[in-house]
Amino acid sequence: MARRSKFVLLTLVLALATAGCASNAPQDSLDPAGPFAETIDNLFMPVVWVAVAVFILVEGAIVYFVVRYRRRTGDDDDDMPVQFHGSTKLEITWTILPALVLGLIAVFTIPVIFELNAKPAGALEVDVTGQKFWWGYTYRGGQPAFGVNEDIVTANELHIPAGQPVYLTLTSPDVIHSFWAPRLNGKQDVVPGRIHTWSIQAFEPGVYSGQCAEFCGTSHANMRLKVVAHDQAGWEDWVEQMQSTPIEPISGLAAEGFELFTQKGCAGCHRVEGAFEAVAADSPPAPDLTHLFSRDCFAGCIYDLDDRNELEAWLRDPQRKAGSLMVVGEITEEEIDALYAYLETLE
Ligand code: HEC
Ligand SMILES: [Cu+2]
Repeated sequence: MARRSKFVLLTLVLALATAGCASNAPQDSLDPAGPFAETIDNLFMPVVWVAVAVFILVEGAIVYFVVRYRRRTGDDDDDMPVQFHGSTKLEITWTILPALVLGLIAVFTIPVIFELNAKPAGALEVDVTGQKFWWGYTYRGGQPAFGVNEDIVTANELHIPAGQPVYLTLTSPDVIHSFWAPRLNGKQDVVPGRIHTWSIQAFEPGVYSGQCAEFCGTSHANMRLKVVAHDQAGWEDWVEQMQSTPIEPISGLAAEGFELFTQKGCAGCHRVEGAFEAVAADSPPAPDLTHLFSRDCFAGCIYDLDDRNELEAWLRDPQRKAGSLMVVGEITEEEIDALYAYLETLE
């Protein structure tokens, strides 16, 4: 082998090996963290072993024949091996064998498909909307078992109680998205005009990241999400916080920001409970900001909310997220400070 191709081959192998060894892989679908993901994993692993067996048999036979019947020096060019094109026995064998293997896999797969699509008993229900380019969540009120009495509306971060099933109803107003939190369940496409359902559940409290898995436009790659699973006490605190109404600031910088929220047009797109409830009819769907600062991330979970610079940069230029549907006019640095002071009160 030439030196150059040896080098290329080595680099490829090394790249593959190192990429497969990520120590921090929060979206590892081979590391299930809940019963639905585990159900998939329990099906996936045996199928992998079947595939490995088929691979070894087929590749093994190829390698064997290549070596055993290779052309040797001194072989006579006219000495063709016996041809068996059109052998009925062989044709039937290699049609029936794979069909049997696939049939066997189907026997185990079909019940799992039904199991994953069934509505789990006693589940928390959440409506999920795929938007350009963020996820909106509405927890329907009237779910006293979970303390959810009034509707809770939030975005990007889906909070759930650990150890309990959560039943999602997913829709999209315009383009196709796909909801995917790999450690909690497989992908669920969200097609406009259709109503999809999907379940997730986490064994343990923790943060599980995910993302939109269907190309949906310019910022598709920036449409991430987080599922935050709480223990019982944490869940109750979160619900209580989400069902409170933020207090309107009456003085200082925050009060200025409150005024600017209307003057700068923010209120035309964003809802804040108790303060700005009527968005403009022609506004693009925008995240509910009532409890903005209860979240860790914003704008499709690509920016940290604890980093003040990120949010300020966002207000300065929402197009830093390519294709973002947030449009604002000129804003001065003083106005950004005031707006930030107001937004910070929305906990
Ligand atoms: C034309 C409608 C529109 C206007 C006006 C608007 N926004 Fe937005 N805003 C959006 C949209 C759409 C998003 C979601 C962008 C994304 O994630 O792709 C967003 C996202 C945000 C977010 C992040 C929320 C989250 O949880 O992801 C904040 C904070 C925000 N806007 C604040 C403001 C402020 C403050 C103003 C006024 C200066 C404003 N917006 C004006 C449409 C608007
Ligand atoms: Cu999407």
